[in-house]
Amino acid sequence: MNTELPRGQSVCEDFPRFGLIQYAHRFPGETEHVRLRISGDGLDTEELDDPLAGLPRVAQVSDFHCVTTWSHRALRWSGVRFADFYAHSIAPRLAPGSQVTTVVLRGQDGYRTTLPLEDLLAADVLLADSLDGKPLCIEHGAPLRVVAPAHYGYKSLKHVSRMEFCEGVPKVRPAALAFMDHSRARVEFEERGRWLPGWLLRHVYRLMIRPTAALFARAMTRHAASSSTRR
Ligand SMILES: Nc1nc2c(c(=O)[nH]1)N[C@H]1C(S)=C(S)[C@@H](COP(=O)(O)O)O[C@H]1N2
Ligand SMILES: [Mo]
Repeated sequence: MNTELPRGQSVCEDFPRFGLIQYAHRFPGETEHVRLRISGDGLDTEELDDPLAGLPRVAQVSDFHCVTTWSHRALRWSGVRFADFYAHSIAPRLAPGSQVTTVVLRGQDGYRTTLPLEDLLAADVLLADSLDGKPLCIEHGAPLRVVAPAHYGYKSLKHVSRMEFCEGVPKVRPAALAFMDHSRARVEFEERGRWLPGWLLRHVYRLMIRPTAALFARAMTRHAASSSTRR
């Protein structure tokens, strides 16, 4: 595997549970069974039960790049290619003539992001339900997450529960502050955020790694303790 990391990134040996601090204490209600609500322009709203069933499975090894500059190398995911899911489950349901350009992804924890459909159709974008040969754990997105290695981690949405297929660019309130939310967030072009250059954001974001990872770990410990006493 290529040993060079993208600009501004450094190797992180851990793969921390991570995200925007306001989501640290939010957890999915359902971690085993996948249910996905689809809706959009030219698409009836529908609840798909076990949406990966019957689709070709793929395994993939890819690096994960968080916008705050940590990268974890060679993660072993498996699941279904987004492109296969789209071709099988979305395209045939669309009204004739619909021109989907943007997909809104929403997680059970209320987190949300958007990506151009074209980016999601790339061959390395997965709907992953497994990491390291095991079912996806809560830390990393159970029961289903997006894995989009060419984009910063904030586009790899965990605990996916809803997808909206839109014509044009929908008005979605960003989960983060607006300046942090790039419409594509491609790692190769260091599209860390909107308006401000990537190299500038790097320095600010780097300071957030330790406290954020610590907060997410503490929240996970507390959640695990409270769910085991409830059982
Ligand atoms: N649902 C949801 N997805 C999310 C986030 C989140 O807080 N909630 N955080 C994003 C960010 S900023 C990163 S870096 C990755 C972290 O993935 P990990 O927790 O598996 O390391 O998840 C992304 N997807
Ligand atoms: Mo991130």
